[in-house]
Amino acid sequence: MRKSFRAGFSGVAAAAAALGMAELLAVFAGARSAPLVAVGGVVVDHVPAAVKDFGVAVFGVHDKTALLSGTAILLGLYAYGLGVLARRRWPVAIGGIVLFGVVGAVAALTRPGAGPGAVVPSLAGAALAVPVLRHLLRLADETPSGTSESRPDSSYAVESRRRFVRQLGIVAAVAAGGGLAGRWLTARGAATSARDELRLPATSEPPPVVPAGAQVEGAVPYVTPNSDFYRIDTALVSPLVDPASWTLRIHGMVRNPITITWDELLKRPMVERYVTLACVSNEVGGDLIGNARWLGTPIKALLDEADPLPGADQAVQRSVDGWTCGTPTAVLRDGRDALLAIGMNGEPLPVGHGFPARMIVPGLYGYVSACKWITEIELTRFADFDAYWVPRGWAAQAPIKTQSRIDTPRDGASRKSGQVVVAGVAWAQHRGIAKVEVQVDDGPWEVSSLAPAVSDDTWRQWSHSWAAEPGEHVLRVRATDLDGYTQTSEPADPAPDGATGWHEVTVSVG
Ligand SMILES: Nc1nc2c(c(=O)[nH]1)N[C@H]1C(S)=C(S)[C@@H](COP(=O)(O)O)O[C@H]1N2
Ligand SMILES: [Mo]
Repeated sequence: MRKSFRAGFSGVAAAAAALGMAELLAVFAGARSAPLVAVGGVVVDHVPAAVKDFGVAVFGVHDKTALLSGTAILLGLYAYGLGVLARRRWPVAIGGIVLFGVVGAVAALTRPGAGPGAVVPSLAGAALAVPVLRHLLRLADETPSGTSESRPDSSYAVESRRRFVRQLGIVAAVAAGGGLAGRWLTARGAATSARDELRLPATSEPPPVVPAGAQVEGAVPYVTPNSDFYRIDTALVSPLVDPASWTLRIHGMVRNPITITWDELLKRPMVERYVTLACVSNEVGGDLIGNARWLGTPIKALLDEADPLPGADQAVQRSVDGWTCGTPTAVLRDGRDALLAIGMNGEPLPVGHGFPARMIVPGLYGYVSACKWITEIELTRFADFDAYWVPRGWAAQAPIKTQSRIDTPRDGASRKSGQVVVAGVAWAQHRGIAKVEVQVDDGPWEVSSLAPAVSDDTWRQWSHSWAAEPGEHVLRVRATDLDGYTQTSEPADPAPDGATGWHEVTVSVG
């Protein structure tokens, strides 16, 4: 390795250390005060519209990433040059580092909402770059060069070269670690503060009303509070999406690809609907199901604007973390309340439930319809693309199966003899529940009383008064939907398309 080479890389490593430090400090000083983001922001605000359109056309939704990477590459070249210069003219290098700090600090000051603290990340980063560069240059200089300048093969040369490379690696790794940690913390801050500040848009119609009597004693709450709503996803940590940079792109087999921003989404017509969401992994009697009031814009209108081509039978929804689910295009356009949702029970979507936007499709299991952190809908064919769970053994199409559950008494509970309340929920989303029956031991099926529900897209509660006699008893439940289908007694596992069988509990009556 030539000496100027090493000096150049020392410059790059020092710049990386500066950026890593700045990203960490930006967690406190504000996301827009990190030098790359600040300088990138100034560029975005000042480039001519034509250049911006070119960037969007070439890089699509990744135009911001492209801009940041471009800025980072330019900075890398600058740092390399400074490193090389610094070997012979240290004061020039200092000047170059100061220039870096000042440009970053000034850019940060011009950002919306910036206070005096916005200069800290760039200046502190620059201050750190000085000793880091000095240290690496000294090491580089002590290292004999691999060219004719000295004996390249001496063990001293090999050892000191290794030491230099090791230290370079350590600086780069610490810088990258600090930078990524800073980025992650800042993103969390941006997403949570945007969520806190978000005021949900109004709907054009009055909100749906939960009829009196929808709630039955002994059953779970008819509306599931957000804090109790089951959560299922493949994300190790929930993606943190700042609505300011969120977009939804509808593309693929469409005549008119569209991309909407968060502000555009908020201006679209909004409706509120109660929809009961269920997970295909829910066992018979399980609790991976919940009912919430979702605020969102009907996806049908957006799809109509995009104008899917004939044959595009699958709408693939894609999350910011790459997860996908495939929904029949026809289902999204058949007039049911399929929503691009932003609100849950009167609040912005909780981060774990898809903030800022997700899909909710009445009648389909979540894994084929309810993409959280959604950013893309690609129209394609079922024959051409398998969404996330399909190669893992789950069905490509999965309407929710008619099911029912006993919430009280719990399995293994005891009761005094006499009149005992048996109650629970039943669901057949988008078809509706017609009848729920209860069986004690192997006696006759008795029709329970059905509570009213908001719509056929939600679960329905039921209640039955049982004249309990002393002894051990098995209680069973089964539902019949409005298509006339009665739940099969045949037990089936959740895979590949939803469990079947009757829920039963054993109760001892004394
Ligand atoms: N991005 C993303 N969206 C997702 C999933 C996921 O893993 N990633 N899981 C799906 C599954 S399997 C279900 S059942 C529902 C659950 O939604 P919830 O966590 O809000 O209850 O989200 C769906 N949306
Ligand atoms: Mo699921």
